[in-house]
Amino acid sequence: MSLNNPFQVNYDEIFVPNYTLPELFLCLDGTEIKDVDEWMKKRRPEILELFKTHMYGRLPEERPGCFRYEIFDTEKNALGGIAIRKQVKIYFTEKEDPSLDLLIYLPVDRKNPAPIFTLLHFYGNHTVTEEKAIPIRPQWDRTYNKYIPDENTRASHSKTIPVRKIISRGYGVATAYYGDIAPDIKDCFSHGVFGAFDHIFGEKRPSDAWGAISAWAFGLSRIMDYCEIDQDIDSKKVAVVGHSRLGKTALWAGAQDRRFAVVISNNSGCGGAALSRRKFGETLRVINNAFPHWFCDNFKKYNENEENLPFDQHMLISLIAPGPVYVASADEDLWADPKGEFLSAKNAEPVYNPFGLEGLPCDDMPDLDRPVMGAIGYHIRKGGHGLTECDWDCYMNFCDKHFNYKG
Ligand code: GTR
Repeated sequence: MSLNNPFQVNYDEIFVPNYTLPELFLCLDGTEIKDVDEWMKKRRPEILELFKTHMYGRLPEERPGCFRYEIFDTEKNALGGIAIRKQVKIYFTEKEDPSLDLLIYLPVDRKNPAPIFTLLHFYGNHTVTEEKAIPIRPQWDRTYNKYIPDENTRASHSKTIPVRKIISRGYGVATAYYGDIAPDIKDCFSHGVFGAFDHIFGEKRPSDAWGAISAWAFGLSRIMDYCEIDQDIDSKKVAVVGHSRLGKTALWAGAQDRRFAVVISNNSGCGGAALSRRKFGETLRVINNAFPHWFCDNFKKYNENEENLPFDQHMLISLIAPGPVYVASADEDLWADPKGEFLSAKNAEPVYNPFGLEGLPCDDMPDLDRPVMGAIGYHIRKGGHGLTECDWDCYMNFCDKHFNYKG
């Protein structure tokens, strides 16, 4: 096969290899899972372990560090009076560093604790809205690969999190900069939460030590810890969202931490929702070479060797069952393999059915901009890689449905 592009990446269905997905209900010891109880007690923990060992890596211990936080800003009249703003510093240890700044907006106009969307983002909290009270933190910047404090970038990424719209639908938002947890660089392992906890491993990082996606997912769980103590947030209605590499992170966070009531993956692609065995768009070789710090070292064994993975990404989604999960693609985002994302969502369905849930109520990929919503949701939007207002509309509709929420 000769591929006419610089990455030697396939964008043609004709070249997708024949593959067989590992079976959801067949345990490593050959026993077959027959009901929900066996799934939850035996197969689900087994699959979770496989993902830790071979892909995302495991934490140095079950729950490293402590949970400490400080609310450093509360504004009852934010965004022109429609929202309450809070800013909270969440510490990972007894020390000042590392810590993450959580930016929270909640609707003022509500009687009960608010359901919220929580997500990590790429550029610093000051880029989310125009509010001057959001400090520009000394931080690593992904665009320049160094720290550049810059007042000009205030509100520069407000489109990716349409806070006012979310508030008007009755939801809150809690968001943090992913670089506060660990910088997205190849030698991240002496920084952020890695710097704080990797000494627990001893001299050498094991081949299944956590990669950056696991570290960011760990940060999301600490945000969830905070949601559980904030009386203004309905901690039973927290939807975790993520775009692209942070979509991979949202899925991995939701697979491990069942407190997230809804899990949403936006254009997460390879290493997220897309099936690895299709080798369409970004492949394991390409992702492991470009981002060797995202996954554990063991994952590199599967470069050009996808068929020997003991799982595929439909099994990542199956770990979220019976919790609602939404996978979203964009038609021009071939790098992320939209069809592979759909097939992954669809192939997780057999785990939802025994819970009495309908899974993903369509047999084939739906038409453009025609979201399908069961316990599993899916849409393919027109356009390129990105988290857009159309995507957010679908996520809010999905949460309305599952939270039985009238807004
Ligand atoms: C790309 C990477 C993808 C995707 C994306 C992103 O360069 O190949 O896996 O995660 O970055 O995070 O924007």
